[in-house]
Amino acid sequence: MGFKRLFAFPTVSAFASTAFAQETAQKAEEGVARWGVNMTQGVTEVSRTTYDLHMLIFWICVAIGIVVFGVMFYSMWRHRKSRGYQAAQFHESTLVELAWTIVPTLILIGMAIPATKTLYDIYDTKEADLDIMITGYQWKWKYDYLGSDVSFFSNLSTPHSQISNQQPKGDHYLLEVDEPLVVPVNKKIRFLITANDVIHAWWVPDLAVKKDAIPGFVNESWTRIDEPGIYRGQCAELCGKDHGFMPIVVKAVPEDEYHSWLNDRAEQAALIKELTNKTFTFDELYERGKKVYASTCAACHQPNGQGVPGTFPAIAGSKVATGGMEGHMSMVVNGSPKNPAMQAFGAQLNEVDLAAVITYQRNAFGNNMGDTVQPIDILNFKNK
Ligand code: HEC
Ligand SMILES: [Cu+2]
Repeated sequence: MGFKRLFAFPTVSAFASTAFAQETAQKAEEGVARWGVNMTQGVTEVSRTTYDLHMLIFWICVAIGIVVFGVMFYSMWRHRKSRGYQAAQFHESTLVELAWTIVPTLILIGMAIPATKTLYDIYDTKEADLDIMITGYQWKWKYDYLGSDVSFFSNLSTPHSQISNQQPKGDHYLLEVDEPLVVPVNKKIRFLITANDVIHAWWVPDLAVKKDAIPGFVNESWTRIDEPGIYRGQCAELCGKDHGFMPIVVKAVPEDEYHSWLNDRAEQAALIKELTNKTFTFDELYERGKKVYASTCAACHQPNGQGVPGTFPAIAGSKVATGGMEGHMSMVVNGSPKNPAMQAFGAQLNEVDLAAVITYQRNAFGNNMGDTVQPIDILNFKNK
């Protein structure tokens, strides 16, 4: 789309990756308050077109505002009562009525043409090189690379100590994840966006992609990123208690790097399948389970296993975690029959991670059960 970059405003966005924004962010660190007034220009053709459209409409509105308010204030001042002015009478003036119908119509058409072109671009998901399924969960994102075995969850990685102010906040506070969405540059990527529990929205300002993730629906969007880089976003739909804790990180890399990453991930997936048949030691399970617990369970059951009284039960001394193995497996694999907040993790975690986190819960926080459960037991339990 050809219309020019119109009187670009300086862009100050928490997410923008331009040199200007970085400089501004630096100033913010030096103590100048960070303030954002405009959209980011982003890093894709669509994001720049959207930005241009936004600026075009903005300046049209500014011009209309100046003319309308200018005439209004001038008339009020010039024809004020103290100067003895009588109101002019021009009822049923065909000329005036034609003018105030035709001029706004032309303005609206002038706005509708570029807006329609832009919308057409945004919705044109045809002929993608790559399809990625994005699923919103409370409170994380799942990415499936369609046509491959690669599929993973992307969890917030900001340490709890920063959130609770026990440590200074990092540079990407609440905008960092354990596993970013890795995509190749200069390829058309189609996103198929849905949700597993409640409505979420996948929003990455630099890509100008913001799409609702609705259970039972699959929405489409797309992007083609020009430059390698890391682009950050957030869930943009109030989706519950940890809505602000499910960020999005997109890592755009050159194509060959993308392919070697995808191969690595496919090998990892194959390895997990193999590991399911392995017998792990107590320590192996405990250490792995500790990590799984921190990334997947601690948001509700708390890092110290004490839960949130009245809302999320404690794991320390829990009847389930210190009771029979069958009941514990059922709670974690199938979720709670009473409370949907305790989800069925059987579909979200692999057998190795499930065995690890269950072993961990039975032996952490003073639970000391001394027993383990193996991945193969989980698999058998699932298949029962
Ligand atoms: C979104 C919040 C949430 C997350 C995340 C969560 N749980 Fe739960 N969990 C709950 C709730 C709520 C209950 C209470 C369920 C009930 O009353 O039946 C519960 C109960 C449990 C119990 C039984 C405790 C008891 O004594 O009643 C176990 C064991 C458990 N969860 C394990 C896990 C594991 C393992 C993970 C991580 C893989 C996890 N939970 C993640 C919310 C959560
Ligand atoms: Cu959400």
